[in-house]
Amino acid sequence: MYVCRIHPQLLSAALLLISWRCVQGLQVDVVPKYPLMELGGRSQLVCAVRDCPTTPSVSWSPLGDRPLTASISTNRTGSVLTFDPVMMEHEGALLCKVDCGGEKRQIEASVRVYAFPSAPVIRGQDSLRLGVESILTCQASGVYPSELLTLTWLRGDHVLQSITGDPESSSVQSEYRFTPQDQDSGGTISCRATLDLQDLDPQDRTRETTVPLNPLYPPVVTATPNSMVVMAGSHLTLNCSAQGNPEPTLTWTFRRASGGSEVRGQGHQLVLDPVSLSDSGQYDCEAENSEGHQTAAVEVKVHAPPTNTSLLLSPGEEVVEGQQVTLTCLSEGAPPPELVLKRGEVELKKSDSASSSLLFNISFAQLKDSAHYQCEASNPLGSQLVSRSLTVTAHPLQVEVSPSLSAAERGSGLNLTCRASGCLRPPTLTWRRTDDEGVVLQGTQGQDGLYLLHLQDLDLQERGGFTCEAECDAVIRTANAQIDIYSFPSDPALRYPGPILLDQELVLSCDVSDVFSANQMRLQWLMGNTTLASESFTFSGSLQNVSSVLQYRVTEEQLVLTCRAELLTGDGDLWRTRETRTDLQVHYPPRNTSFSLSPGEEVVEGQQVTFTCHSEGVPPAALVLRRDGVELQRSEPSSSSLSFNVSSARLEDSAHYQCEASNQHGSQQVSSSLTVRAPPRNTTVLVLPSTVVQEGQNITVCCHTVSFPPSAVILKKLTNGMELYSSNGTFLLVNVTARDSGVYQVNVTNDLGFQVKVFRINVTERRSDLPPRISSVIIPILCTAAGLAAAALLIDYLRRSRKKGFYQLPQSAPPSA
Ligand SMILES: *[C@@H]1O[C@H](CO)[C@@H](O)[C@H](O)[C@H]1NC(C)=O
Ligand SMILES: *[C@@H]1O[C@H](CO)[C@@H](O)[C@H](O)[C@H]1NC(C)=O
Ligand SMILES: *[C@@H]1O[C@H](CO)[C@@H](O)[C@H](O)[C@H]1NC(C)=O
Ligand SMILES: *[C@@H]1O[C@H](CO)[C@@H](O)[C@H](O)[C@H]1NC(C)=O
Ligand SMILES: *[C@@H]1O[C@H](CO)[C@@H](O)[C@H](O)[C@H]1NC(C)=O
Ligand SMILES: *[C@@H]1O[C@H](CO)[C@@H](O)[C@H](O)[C@H]1NC(C)=O
Ligand SMILES: *[C@@H]1O[C@H](CO)[C@@H](O)[C@H](O)[C@H]1NC(C)=O
Ligand SMILES: *[C@@H]1O[C@H](CO)[C@@H](O)[C@H](O)[C@H]1NC(C)=O
Ligand SMILES: *[C@@H]1O[C@H](CO)[C@@H](O)[C@H](O)[C@H]1NC(C)=O
Ligand SMILES: *[C@@H]1O[C@H](CO)[C@@H](O)[C@H](O)[C@H]1NC(C)=O
Ligand SMILES: CC(=O)N[C@H]1CO[C@H](CO)[C@@H](O)[C@@H]1O
Ligand SMILES: CC(=O)N[C@H]1CO[C@H](CO)[C@@H](O)[C@@H]1O
Repeated sequence: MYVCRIHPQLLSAALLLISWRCVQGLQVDVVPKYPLMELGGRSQLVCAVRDCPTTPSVSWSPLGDRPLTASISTNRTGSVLTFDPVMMEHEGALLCKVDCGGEKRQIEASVRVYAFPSAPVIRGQDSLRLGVESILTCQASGVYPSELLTLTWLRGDHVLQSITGDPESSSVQSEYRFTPQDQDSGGTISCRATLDLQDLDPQDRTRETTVPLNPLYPPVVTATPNSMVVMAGSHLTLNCSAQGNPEPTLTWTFRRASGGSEVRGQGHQLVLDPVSLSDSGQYDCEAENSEGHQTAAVEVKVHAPPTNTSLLLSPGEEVVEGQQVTLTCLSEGAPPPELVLKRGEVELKKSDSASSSLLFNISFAQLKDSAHYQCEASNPLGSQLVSRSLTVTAHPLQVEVSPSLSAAERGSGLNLTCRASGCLRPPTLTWRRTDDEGVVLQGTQGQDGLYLLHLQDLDLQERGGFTCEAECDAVIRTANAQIDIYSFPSDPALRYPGPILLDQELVLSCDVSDVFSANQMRLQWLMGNTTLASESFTFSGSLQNVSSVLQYRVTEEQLVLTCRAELLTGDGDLWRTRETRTDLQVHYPPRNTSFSLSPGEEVVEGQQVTFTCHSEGVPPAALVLRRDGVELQRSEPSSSSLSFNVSSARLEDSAHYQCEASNQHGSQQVSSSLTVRAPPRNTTVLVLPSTVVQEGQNITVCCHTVSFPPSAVILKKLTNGMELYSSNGTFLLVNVTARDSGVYQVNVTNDLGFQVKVFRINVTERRSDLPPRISSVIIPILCTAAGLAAAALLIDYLRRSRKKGFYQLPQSAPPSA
C-alpha cells in the first residue's frame, strides 16, 4: 500500500512539492512533510531512513545558492537537521540525500518560515480626550510574511476597519481616528491581527489585543450645600465629590475672610470637629487631574457668642500723666459683636459694624482718666464684659504764673512771672495769648528759671488771658494769667447849672471820662452816708465817658453831695474808687426876717429908739430900712443885720417902718410902726372966716395941735359954759348971732396932758355984701391948709388897717392964740 499522493495544498501552491513514497527497498521520509517554522525558534527536520541494512550516509543540501546553517546529527535511522534558531535563510527547498550502501535516495523538503511573535499593540488609548478627535494606533511587529497579516479594529463584534500588511515591512500598523464621547467611557476597543497561514494552528493564527476606552476629562466637582451656618463647637463634615479621568485628587483649601489661605485636607470629606470661630470662611474643594482642575466653594459661617473679649491698655495699666494711652477692645464672635467702651458708666465709644476691634486714644492721660474701663461685646447670641483699671500717676511738672489775676490800669505796666517745677531739666517755657495760641510772645529769662513777660503801656486789647506753657518730658502744663485792664483816669466831675435853690429840683450830673469797662462802673450819689441813687452802665468795648444825672429836690440849706465812682473787677470786687464831694451852697430867698424896735413900738417923745433888722438868706440878703418908703439905711454888704438909732424920738418919728431883706432869689419885708406919744403942744386955733363975722354967717373953728394920741378938743364958751366936743378939732358955728360973741376956750387934751387956747368971737350986725357961700367954701380949704402946716397926727385906727399913710387932723386954730 504505497500511496503516492499529491498533497492537496500543493495543488494551489506555486511551489510544487512532491513527495514520493516508494515501497520498494530503501525508504526515506522527511518529517514533517510540510515544515513551517517559526522564526527565531528551534526547529528540527528529520530525514528518516528505513530499511537500510547498513548505516546510510545522509546529506542535506539546500536548493539554490544557500549555505546550510543548521546542525546535522545523523545515525543509522536517519538524520536530524536542527535549526536553532530558525532564520529567514532557512526558508526554501532542501534535499535530503541518502546513500544506503549505494542505494541512493533523495527526498526534497520545502521549508517555510513565519513570524508572529506577539499580539498587536494598541497605543494612544491613554491620551484619549473626551470630545477631542483622537488617534488610536495598533501595531503588529516582526511579522512574516506581513502581507498575510490583517489588522482589524473591533468594538465588540463590530468591525470598525481593517487593513492588510505590506510585504516590504515586517511591521503592520493601523490607525483608528474617532472622537470619544461620553458613552465610550468604560467600553473597550480591540485590535485583532490575523496571519493567514493555513498550516498554522488556527489559534495561533489570530492574536487580539483589547484595551479599555477611558477618555480623559477634567474634573467636575460638586460640593453641597454651598453655604451653611453652624454654631461654634459643633461637628461639621463638609462633603465634596468629583468626577474626572484620571481620577481627580480632592484638596480642601480654607480661605479666611481676612485673606490668606491654607490647605486643610484631602479627599471627599473635611471634618471640622469642633468648629471654631476661626473656621469661618470659604472652603474650596479643588478637584485636580492631568486634564485640569475645578473648584467648588462652600461658605461656612460660624456663629458664636462673643468670646475672647479683651481690653488692652497700652502702654499699660499704670501710666504717667501726659502719656498716650491706647485702649483696645477686642472680641471674637459671629455675627461680629458690637463693642462698647465705657469709662465707669459713661460710654466712650462704640464700634461701627463690621469691626472686631475698638480703639480709643487718650492722647494725654490726665489724672481724671484714672478709672475703671469696661469693654462690652455683644451680639444676638450673648455678651461678654471685661474691665481694666487705668491708673494715671501725676507727672511732677507744675507751672504757675503770678499774678494769676491782675487788674491793671490802662497805660501801666505789668510783669507776669512763670515758674515751673518738677522737671529735672530746664523745661521749655513759652508765653502766649490764651485766645491766640499761634503767636508766641517774647519773654525774658529771669533768675531761678523764671520766665517773665513784660507788658508795658497796657491798653484795652491786652486784656484777657495769657498762658504760660511748660513742657517737660513731653508733658505740657499750662497756667493762665488773667489781666483785666481798667481805665479810670480821673475823678468824677460834677456839673450843675446855676445856683441851687431850696425847694427846687436840682439837676446834677456826674461825669467820668475814659472809663473802661463801663459796665463795671457804678456811679453813686451820696448825701452824707445816704445813697440817693446808683447807676450802672452797659458794656461798650471801648473807652467810654459815663455820666449820671441826679434830680433832687433840695430841702436843706447845706447840701453835701458826693458822686462816687466805683470801678469793680470782673468778680465784683472793688478795684478803685474815686469820688468828688461838693459842699453846695443852697440859695434861698430871705426868710425869718425880723424887725424889732427897742424899747418898743410906743415911746414917749424924746426917748431913744433902736431899730434892729435881721434876715436869713443865701446869698446874704441886703437889708434896707425904710420909713414910709423912704430909705433910711442900708446894710453893709454880707451883713445880715442892720441897726438904726434914733437918739431922741420925736412925734414925727411915728411912722410905718419897713425892713426889706432881698437877694436875687426874692425879698421879704417886715413892717413895724413906731408911735411917739406926746402931750398936746403947739396948739393953734384958726377961726374962719374970721373972729369977726356978721350975723348969719357960719364960723368954723379949726383947732390944730400936735399931740399923740390925738387930743380931744373941747370948745367952751366961757361966758355961758357951753361946751362943744370935737374929735377932729373942727367946730362949725352956723348962722351965728350976736349972742355968740364972746370968749371961747379950746381945751385940747390927751393922755399925756392938755393945752388950752382962748379966743374971742365978735358977731356984728348983718351986712349982706358977701355971699355966704363963698366963705363956707373957703373955710374947709383954709382949715386944711392950716392943718398941712401943722404937725401930723397919727391915727390909731389907721395902724390897725395896715394902711400906710398919714392921717392929718386939721384942727382949727385962731390965727393968733
Ligand atoms: C538514531 O537517531 C534517532 C533520532 O535521533 C533515534 O531516535 C534513534 O534511536 C537512533 N538509533 C540508533 C541505533 O542509535
Ligand atoms: C456629609 O456627609 C455626611 C455623611 O456622609 C453627612 O452626615 C453630613 O451631614 C454631610 N455634610 C453636609 C454638610 O451635608
Ligand atoms: C480664644 O480663646 C481660646 C480659649 O480661651 C483660645 O484657645 C484661643 O487661642 C483664643 N483665640 C485667640 C485668637 O486668642
Ligand atoms: C491712636 O493712637 C495710635 C498711636 O499713636 C494711632 O495709630 C491711632 O490712629 C490712634 N487712633 C485714634 C482713633 O485716634
Ligand atoms: C518789670 O520788670 C522790669 C525789669 O525787671 C522792671 O524794670 C519793671 O519796673 C517791672 N515792672 C513792673 C510794673 O513791676
Ligand atoms: C457816716 O460815716 C461816717 C464815717 O464813715 C461815720 O462816722 C458816721 O457815723 C456816719 N453817719 C451816719 C449817720 O451813718
Ligand atoms: C411949737 O412950739 C415950740 C415951743 O413951744 C416951738 O419951738 C416950735 O417951733 C413949735 N412948732 C411948731 C410946728 O409950731
Ligand atoms: C381942760 O380939760 C381937762 C380935762 O377935761 C381939765 O382937767 C382942765 O382943768 C381943763 N382946763 C381948763 C383951764 O379948764
Ligand atoms: C367987739 O365988740 C365989743 C363991744 O361990742 C367991742 O368993745 C370990741 O372992741 C370989739 N372987738 C373987736 C376986736 O372988734
Ligand atoms: C351957714 O350954714 C348953714 C348950714 O350949713 C347954711 O345953710 C347956711 O347957708 C350958711 N350961711 C352962710 C351965710 O353961709
Ligand atoms: C337961715 C337961717 O336960719 N336964718 C335965721 C338966722 O337967725 C335969725 C334970727 O335969729 C332968723 O331970723 C333967720 O331966719
Ligand atoms: C374938717 C372936718 O373933718 N370937720 C368935721 C369935724 O367933726 C364934725 C362933727 O363932729 C364934722 O361935722 C366936721 O365936718
